[in-house]
Amino acid sequence: MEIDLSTQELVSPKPARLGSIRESTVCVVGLGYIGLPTASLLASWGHRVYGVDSALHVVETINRGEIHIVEPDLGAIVKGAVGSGQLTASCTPCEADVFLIAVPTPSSEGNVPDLSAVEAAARSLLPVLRPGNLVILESTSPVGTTDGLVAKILAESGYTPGDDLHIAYCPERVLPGRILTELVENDRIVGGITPASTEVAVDFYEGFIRGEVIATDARTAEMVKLTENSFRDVNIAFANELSLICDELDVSVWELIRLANRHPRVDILQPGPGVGGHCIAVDPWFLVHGAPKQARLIKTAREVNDLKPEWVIQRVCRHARKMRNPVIACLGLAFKANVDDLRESPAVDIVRALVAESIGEILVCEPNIKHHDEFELVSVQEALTRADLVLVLVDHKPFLRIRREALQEKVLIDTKGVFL
Ligand code: SAJ
Repeated sequence: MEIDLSTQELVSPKPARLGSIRESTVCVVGLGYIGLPTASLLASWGHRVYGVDSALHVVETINRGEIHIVEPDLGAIVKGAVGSGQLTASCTPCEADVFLIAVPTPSSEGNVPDLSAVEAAARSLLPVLRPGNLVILESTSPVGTTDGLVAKILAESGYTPGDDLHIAYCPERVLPGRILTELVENDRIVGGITPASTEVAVDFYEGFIRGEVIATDARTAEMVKLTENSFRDVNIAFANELSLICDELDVSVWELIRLANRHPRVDILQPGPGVGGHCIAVDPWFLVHGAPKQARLIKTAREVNDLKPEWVIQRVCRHARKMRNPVIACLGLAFKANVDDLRESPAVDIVRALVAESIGEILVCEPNIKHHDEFELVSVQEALTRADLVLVLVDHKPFLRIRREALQEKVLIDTKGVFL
């Protein structure tokens, strides 16, 4: 990890009301993949940090100096922050100078944004707010949430948003697996509900990140986040659609993309079994929901990516039905390469569907986890020795080391282009 917290310098003057940024107390609401790394980083940097989470087991784990999520280097930084007394966790917020909301914003039935956690977090601040407080929303949110929901709720405190209270939106942009590095190194977009709120929030972030902090308004900042993830989703959908076209026209999609990418202005992403994780497969719906008539391409891209797992399932079934009692080895369950995160993973959906189809014996290999409640896991070696059909679902490092000879005389369905 490249973070040298001890040598970091403050880069701008402090807002009068907050006092020294180094001395300000921070209350982080939501101690998940974004909140906990941010809270522990701020604590290591010298802030007194109060972490808040509604789940008691999360609070208890953190107060023991341990972590409930998997992320490189996070365990050490949390242990240090709790050990030094700079970070403590509880189930309810307390008074602080800065409040940072980092709670989940999933999609509910019909791909409608579910903002109940943001609403509850904002409400939980009402008893502890003081004039001069800075409240920042980091959760990925539909355009208008900071002003239309958060500021509205905080106004119930009797303090005036934008005057007594500074309120801003600043999207998180970190990549799982690189969170601590990217929290410090990435540029940040900060948009307040008023220019004064923006200024105070920019100053706060400039106190602990190395990337550039760029000021805008709250609506634009909200849309920047949705745009980034929609951009990636649309580009993956293009690659996934190419994989279907190539299958129809008998062309290797991997060679096609490699060659097309030799053009100086073409940079196609990689197809796969579908798009997983909590972000790329969810956030574009927030734009579609906000402007349904206009967001046609973004909606279609979502549909293209969502249909890819079904296409993979049909392909496997077609081959398996031609075989007698086939053994099918599924390589990978995680939502992407070299992580142990199985949440919203297309690979899990595919394996589950194949089991339900009863087309043969299904072997599951996921080297990044030891145990799975639903599927018995086998080693790479066992999967390859026993399989008649090998289905590659994730391009984990151990799979890249498999020799081609080990696949001879087996049917190979390689959704990630590992064996080109
Ligand atoms: N995927 C492909 N083909 C590709 C790239 C990715 O099929 O060429 C798939 C992956 O296998 C995975 C899904 O897309 O199933 C998403 O993976 P990812 O690595 O693209 O993104 P996430 O979900 O891990 O993180 C994204 C990042 N956003 C962008 O790169 C624009 C990250 O910076 C955000 O902070 C994060 O979403 C978030 O929290 O919103």
